[in-house]
Amino acid sequence: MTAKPFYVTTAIAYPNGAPHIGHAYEMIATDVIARFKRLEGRDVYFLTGTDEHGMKMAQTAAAMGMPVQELAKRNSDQFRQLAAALNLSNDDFVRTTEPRHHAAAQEIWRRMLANGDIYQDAYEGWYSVRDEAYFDEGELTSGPNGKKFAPSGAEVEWVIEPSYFFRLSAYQQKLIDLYEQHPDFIAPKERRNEIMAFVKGGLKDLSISRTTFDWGIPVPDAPGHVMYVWIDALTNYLTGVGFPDTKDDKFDKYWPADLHVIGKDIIRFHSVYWPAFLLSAGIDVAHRVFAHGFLTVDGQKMSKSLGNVIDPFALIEEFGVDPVRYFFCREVSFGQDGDYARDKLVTRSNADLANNLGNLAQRSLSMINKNCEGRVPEFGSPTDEDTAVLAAADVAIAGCANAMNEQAVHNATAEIISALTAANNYFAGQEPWALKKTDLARMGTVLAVTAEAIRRLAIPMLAFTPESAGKILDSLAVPATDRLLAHAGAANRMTPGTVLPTPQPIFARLERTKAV
Ligand code: ME8
Repeated sequence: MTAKPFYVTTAIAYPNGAPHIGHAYEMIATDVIARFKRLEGRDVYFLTGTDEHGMKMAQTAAAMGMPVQELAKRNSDQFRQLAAALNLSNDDFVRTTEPRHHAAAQEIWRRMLANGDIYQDAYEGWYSVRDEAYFDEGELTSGPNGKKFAPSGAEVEWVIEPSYFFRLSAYQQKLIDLYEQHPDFIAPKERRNEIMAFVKGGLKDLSISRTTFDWGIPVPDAPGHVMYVWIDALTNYLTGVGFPDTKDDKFDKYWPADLHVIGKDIIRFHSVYWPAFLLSAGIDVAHRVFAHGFLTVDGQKMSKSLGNVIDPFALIEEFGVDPVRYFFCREVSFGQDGDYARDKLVTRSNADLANNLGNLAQRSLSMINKNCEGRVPEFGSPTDEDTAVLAAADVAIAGCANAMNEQAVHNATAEIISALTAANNYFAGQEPWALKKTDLARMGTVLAVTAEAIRRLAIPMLAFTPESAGKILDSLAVPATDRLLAHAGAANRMTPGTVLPTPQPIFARLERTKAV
C-alpha cells in the first residue's frame, strides 16, 4: 500500500431530533466512497459524529423540558445506531460534547488568537437559530408582524451582545487564491462558482462567541463566553484524527482531510469559514469539499408538519440495508437534489438487484451446482462473445473507478449495472440450458464465463451493497483476501475445479405495496 492514506468525513448532524433519510443518504454516499477507496487498496479513515452544542439544541431541550445533555445523548445514540444499521464502515464517531473535542476546539481557538485573528467587540445583528448563522439585512425576507426570515425560511432574531470576532475579512484574497490554485477544492462546479462570487463580494468579520447561553465549549480565558457552534463543529474533523496532539499517528497520517462530504446548505461554512480558520491556525487545509443535494419525499420537502419524514430505520427494516443503500446511490445524481418514493426504491431494487444481479447469479450458479458437480467448469477456448462479456466487465470497472474519483456515485453504480445487463444478455443468448443437451463442454464454458463476469462485478459492488456482494463472492468461493479491485481482472480468474457452495438466493423481490 503506497498511495496516500485517504481521510473522508460526513457532516456531523445536530441530534436535536431523530435521524431522517437526508442524514442516512449522506452517510451511505460517504461510506460508499470510503469503501471504494479501500477496494482500491488505500488506507482509509472515515469519520462521522454528532454536533451537540448551540442554541438550537438548547432551545429544543428546553421546549421538551429535558436536560440538554440527555437530549444530545439520546439522539446521538440514534445516529450511532443508524450508522451501524446502514453498515457504515466508519472508523470513529465524534460527539462534540466529548472532552477530547473540547481540547481540540480550545486549541484551534488559541492558535487563531495567537495569530492575531481574534478580537473582542460587541455584536448586533440578525441570528437564525435553526441555521445557527448570522445574516445580513439584505439576505432576509420580511413576513407579517415585522418578522424577518433567513433564506432557509427560518425566523431570525435581533441579537446584541459582547462577542469575540474572527478576522474573516483578512482572508478574502487568501481564499480566492485557494480556490484558484485548487480548482477542485469545491465540488460540484456550480457550488464553486457560487462561493467564489460570495467571497469576491467581500467578507465581514465573524462573531464567534456567545454570552446569552452556556451550552457550548467555553472560550479559553474568557469567562461567560462559549464558542460559536460552527467553530466547535468544524473542528470535529481535527478531533477525529487526534488533534491537538499533532504528533498523534492518526493526525500525521491522515491530515489534511481528503474529502468532506456535506449537504449544499452548509457549503459556506465548509469552503469559506473552515479553510480560513485552518489558515489562521497554521493547519493544512482539506483537499476537497463535496456538496450533495437535498432529498425530498414524493416530490415534497420533508417536514414534520407535512408528516412525510421518513424514518431510515423503518426503511432498512422493511427492505433490507443493501436495497436502501443501492437505491440512493443509483437514483440520485450525486451533487443534485433527489427524491425518495417507495415505488422508485422498489422498482430500482427489483430491476437491478433482484432481476439483474441476483437472478443471473442464481441461475448460473444453480446450473453449475446441478450439472457440473458444483465445481467451476473449464473455460475452454473462448469465443468472441465470451471475450466481449468479460471485456465489458473490465471496462465497466474502470469506468466505475473513474466516476468514483469524481464522487459521481450514481454513474459509478450505473457502469456496473450496465455490465451486468450485458452479462445477462450473454447468458440468455448463449442458452446454456439448451447446450446441456447438445454440447456439455460449451455449456461449461458459458457457465464459467458468466460466473467469472459476476465475480469481477461483485468486487466493486462491495462498496455499494457490501453484505450482498460479499455473499455473492462467498458463493463463488472467492477468498476474503482476493476481494480488492486489483483482483477484479483476468489475472485472478476463477480456477476450474474449485468447489462452490450450494447457491442461496441473495436479493428478495420487494413489494410495491406495504403489507398491513
Ligand atoms: O448542518 N437531504 O447538521 P444537520 C439531504 N450540524 N441531506 C440533508 C437533508 C436532506 N433533506 N437534510 C439535512 C448540520 N441534510 C450541522 C453540520 S458539520 C461540521 C456540522 C444534511 O443535522 C445536511 O446538509 O442539519 C448536512 O450535511 C447533514 O445532513 C447534517 O445536517
